[in-house]
Amino acid sequence: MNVKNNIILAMDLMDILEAYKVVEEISDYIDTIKIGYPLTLAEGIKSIGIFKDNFDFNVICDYKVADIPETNSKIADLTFDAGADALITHGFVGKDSVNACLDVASEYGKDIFLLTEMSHPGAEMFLQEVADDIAKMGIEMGIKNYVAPSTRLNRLSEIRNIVGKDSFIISPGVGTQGGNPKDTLNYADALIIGRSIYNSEDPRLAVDNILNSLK
Ligand code: OMP
Repeated sequence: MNVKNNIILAMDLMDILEAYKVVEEISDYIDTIKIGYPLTLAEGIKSIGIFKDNFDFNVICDYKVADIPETNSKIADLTFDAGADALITHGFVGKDSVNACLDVASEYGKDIFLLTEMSHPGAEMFLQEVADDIAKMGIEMGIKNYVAPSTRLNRLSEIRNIVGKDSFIISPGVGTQGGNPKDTLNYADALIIGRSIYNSEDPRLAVDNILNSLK
């Protein structure tokens, strides 16, 4: 996936009109948006189509899919049928569950992103221990796209080592959670950024500042 300016907007506002307004202001800076449960549960799965039809964005659906294979297939089918370009899938549930998402994605000619270690402090409790194995499983399964944290650069770098330079890593935790954009791009291909942009009084200036900090 090509991501303009290496920035993916995490749109977690829960009102589609507010979300639309923010996106409109920065639509020449970005071409990829990530939506998750906040916007989808508030406004419906039609939110995907709104960003595809009006802005022609890549839409990554962050549903952190983590169920048995049969249920994962249903979630993936509904998501891709609604127009998503990619779906974020948890890895800790194991190969069969991830495979279910991968199979549906390939039927649609679309992608999944495999979530390895998460960015929040609680990820150190359970997930960190298995994150390298999740990344290794992804490589064995032929998965090309990964999510790994900008809040722990040593872990991001380790996950990059495991998945190799040809994999595509997107990294959340930049800005509000403490991650630094420039340092993160030493290991990741694109940054996932939410609140530092959409909660800013001037989202355009916020993106400008981030872009300047990358120079
Ligand atoms: P901000 O912290 O507001 O920039 O948003 C980060 C976005 O990335 C939110 O949509 C989170 O749900 C998401 N995210 C994480 O913050 N940490 C992770 O480990 C994984 C994700 C994700 O899968 O996108």
